[in-house]
Amino acid sequence: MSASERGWGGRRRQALISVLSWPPAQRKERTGNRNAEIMAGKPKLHYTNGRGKMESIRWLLAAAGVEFEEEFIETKEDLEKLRNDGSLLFQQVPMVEIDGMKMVQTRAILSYIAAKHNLYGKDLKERAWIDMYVEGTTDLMGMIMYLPFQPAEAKEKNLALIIERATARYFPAYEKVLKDHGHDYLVGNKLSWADIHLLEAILMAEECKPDILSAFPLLQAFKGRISNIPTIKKFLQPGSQRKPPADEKFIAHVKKIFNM
Ligand SMILES: N[C@@H](CCC(=O)N[C@@H](CS)C(=O)NCC(=O)O)C(=O)O
Repeated sequence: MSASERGWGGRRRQALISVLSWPPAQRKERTGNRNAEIMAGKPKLHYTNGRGKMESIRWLLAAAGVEFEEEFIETKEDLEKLRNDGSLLFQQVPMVEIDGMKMVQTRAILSYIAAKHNLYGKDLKERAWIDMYVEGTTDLMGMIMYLPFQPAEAKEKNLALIIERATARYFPAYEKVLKDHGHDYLVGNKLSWADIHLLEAILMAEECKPDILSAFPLLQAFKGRISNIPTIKKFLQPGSQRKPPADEKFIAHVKKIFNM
C-alpha cells in the first residue's frame, strides 16, 4: 500500500469517525449520498412478523452472513404510515432499506442481495440456471404459502396438489440436476441463491409431509449438506430471525392488516 493510499484511508477513516459522532439528524443533513451509503449499516426489513414473501429474503441474508434489522408491521396504521411516507413504490411490502435504497418487489430484492454477495453465478448462463431453479422453488413455495389462507373446504385438495407437485414435478427435477452433474451444489459447483432457496422449499414441503423426500436420496444428502453451512446452521437454530409457519391466529392478524 502506498503512502498516499494510507493517507487517504486514514483521512477517510477520520472523516467517517467525525461524521459518526454527529447526532443522527445532523448526519442526515450534512452527508451526501456517498456517506449515506457508507453508513447505511444493516439492511432493515419492513414486513409482518411472519414468513410470507419476506422469508426468502431473511434466508438469503442470513446465508450470506449479513446481519439485518426488522421493523414489524403490526397494524393497518403501520402499513398506512409506510405508504404515506412514500416508502413503498407500489404501496406493497416486502420493503428492504439497503444501501441507501428502499427496495420493493421480492424478486428484485433477492437478486440484488444474491449478486451483491456472490451467490448469483459467475456468468450469464449460470445466472439463467439459478433463475430457472429459483422460479421453480418460488412456484412450489407460493402454493405452500397460500394454503393457510384458503377456505377449509379447499385445504385438503390443495395440500394433496402441493404434495403431488413437489414429488412429481419439482423434486424430481432437482434430484436429476444433482445426479447428472454429481456436484454438491445446483450451479457451478459452488453455493448459490438456488441452493438456499431449494433448502427453504424442502423444509416447507416437509412441514406439509415429513417424509416428502423419501424417494429423493440426493436431495436428502443435499438438505444435510446445505443445512450444515455455518451461517445456515445458525439460522436454523431456535432464536434466529427465521419465522415459524403461520397459525390460524397469525393468518387472522395478517388478513386485518392487508384488508383481506
Ligand atoms: N410483486 C410483489 C407483491 C407484493 C405483495 O403482494 N405484497 C402484499 C403483502 S405479502 C401487499 O403488500 N399487499 C397489499 C397490497 O397489495 O395493497 C412482490 O413480490 O414483492
